[in-house]
Amino acid sequence: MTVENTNSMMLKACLFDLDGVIVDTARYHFVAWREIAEELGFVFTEEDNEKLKGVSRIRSLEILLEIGGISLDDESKTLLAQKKNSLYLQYVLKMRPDEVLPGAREFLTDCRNNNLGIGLGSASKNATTILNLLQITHLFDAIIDGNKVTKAKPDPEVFLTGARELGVLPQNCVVFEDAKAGIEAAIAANMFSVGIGDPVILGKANFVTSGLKNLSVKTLIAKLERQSNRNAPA
Ligand code: B16
Ligand code: MG
Repeated sequence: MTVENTNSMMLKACLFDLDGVIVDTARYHFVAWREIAEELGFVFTEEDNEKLKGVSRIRSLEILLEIGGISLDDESKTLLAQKKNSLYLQYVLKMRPDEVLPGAREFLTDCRNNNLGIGLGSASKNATTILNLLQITHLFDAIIDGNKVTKAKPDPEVFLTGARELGVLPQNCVVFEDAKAGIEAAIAANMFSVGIGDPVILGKANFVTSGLKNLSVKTLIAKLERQSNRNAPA
């Protein structure tokens, strides 16, 4: 079964970003990067950390170094990125299933009950470890993470690969994202998008909500339908 909402869209699959949509790992990334900054001799703030959301590990390090005004060779960068990941994993490996963000497990189950394809589209190379610790791996039909793709969001590669693995067309997919670059990636992939977070930052999404707890497949379809009707020619 597929879920049809309007003549213009037949929903067949949902693609989920991980950090900020399914789980809040940003705080663990923050404390790990803060330790690296301390070691390099500068202060890294929570506001600085906002710039790293949805960004790959190595690009995150480059942004951190720009903030600290530090320039390093590639070998040192690789070693520091490895060190940050070891620090990050110390927190991640303690994660428990109740750290799934409110409503995420229920929404994934609702997608399953409606026979929608379910994919993960994350920049993280630790995605499978995190899904296993949260005990939600079985809810995904396809897992596309930082180990599988080479181009970072806003490039659409991660979501296009997800649609291909799920066997659906991009125009039949909805992406759930908390980062501006992720919404841009969804648009570049010709997919619908739901922003999770700040409407000012995620304004390009089809609609924005504070979290998956506010959504069911039924309300998602209704919202997309209302939007399609608004956009229809008079
Ligand atoms: P890792 P997402 C992203 O996850 C994080 O938002 C970002 O802060 C992190 O640098 C990136 O994953 C890479 O993570 O170091 O675990 O490979 O939002 O794309 O799910
Ligand atoms: Mg994210």
